Amino acid sequence: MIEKLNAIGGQALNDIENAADLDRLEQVRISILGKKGALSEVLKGLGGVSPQERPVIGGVANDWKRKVEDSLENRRKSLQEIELNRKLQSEKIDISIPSRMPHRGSLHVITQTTRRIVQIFSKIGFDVTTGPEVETEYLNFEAVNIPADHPARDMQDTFFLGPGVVLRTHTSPVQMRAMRRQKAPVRVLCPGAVYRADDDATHSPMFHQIEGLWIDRGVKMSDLKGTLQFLAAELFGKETRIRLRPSYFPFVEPGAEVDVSCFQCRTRVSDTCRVCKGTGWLEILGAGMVHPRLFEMAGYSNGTSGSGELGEWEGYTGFAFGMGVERIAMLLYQIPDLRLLFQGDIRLFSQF
Ligand code: FA5
Repeated sequence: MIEKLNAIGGQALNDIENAADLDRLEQVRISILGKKGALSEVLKGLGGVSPQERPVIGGVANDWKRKVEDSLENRRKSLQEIELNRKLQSEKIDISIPSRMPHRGSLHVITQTTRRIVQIFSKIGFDVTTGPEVETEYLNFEAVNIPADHPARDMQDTFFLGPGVVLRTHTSPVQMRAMRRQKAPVRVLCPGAVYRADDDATHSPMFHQIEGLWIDRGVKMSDLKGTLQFLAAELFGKETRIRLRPSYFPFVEPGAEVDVSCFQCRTRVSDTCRVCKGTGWLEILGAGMVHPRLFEMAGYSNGTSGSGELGEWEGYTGFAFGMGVERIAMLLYQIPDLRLLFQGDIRLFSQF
């Protein structure tokens, strides 16, 4: 029996030494010291041994048990150390390697342009107000004096969402909302998305406008001119001039289209100027004096008609203007095709 114990013990020490990892070591431990392990099996047989031999064999068995346990413990420690070193080696971080720069996003050119224009007008006391993109046909058209037979109300220009409901085709309904909500004086800027059934290099089905409205006692056409001259100088440079050409918009009278002098060739008219194509001027917006009909539609009384909830409009006048943000952004950043703005190509946007 002692020989058997010596053989088991010797083999055990050998197996422990050769265990390549902690899992294997645990298997070896179970095979020797486990309930059904080799050493335990021998000890179970002690019952059949004579009382004189029993303490001797018991002593040898206990010696082996201790040796095996010590050896297991030593091997476990060294395997743990090997494992730790392997892990440290594989997870080594070289902190001297330059890091990969994260891609920096930027605001969309339209957002940047809108914010720039809002900032310019905030310097002269304009507040920002917004209105819904899904608008009533009434506020989009009737209330701003666009009659039922006006071409703009054609299905080909306007997206109708249902009877009497449209995607607003311009930001002018927001000026009407502002006039209805707030008694004069009113000085607001209304930026937002608008929709028209248009699609080419300079027209998009969804685009952005900024509407401006100033109503107060004695507001004159010269105030409109001064305000737009301020905008042009802030946006395109101090030397920029503006010119007003008579035009027609149903919600203003008189109405004008407003051009700025070409910031590229400074109206030194040359056929080679790519920006103004040799004309020296760039059209940027529509504007005019608020039509008297809009005061009535908003709820002012003119003495003979109108509900008059907002009081007499006698003495009050105002101007309004509306510009296309894409057009201004294209001019500012010399973007040749409006559709580029909506294709989401970050090579374009990362330039701004
Ligand atoms: C209007 O929409 C008027 N509501 C502006 C106005 C307000 C005039 C107040 C007077 C007083 P118009 O349809 O011209 O006007 O559009 C204004 C600008 O929007 C244009 O100058 C142009 O820059 C831009 N625009 C018009 N259609 C498109 C389109 N499909 N895509 C991109 N920009 C467009």
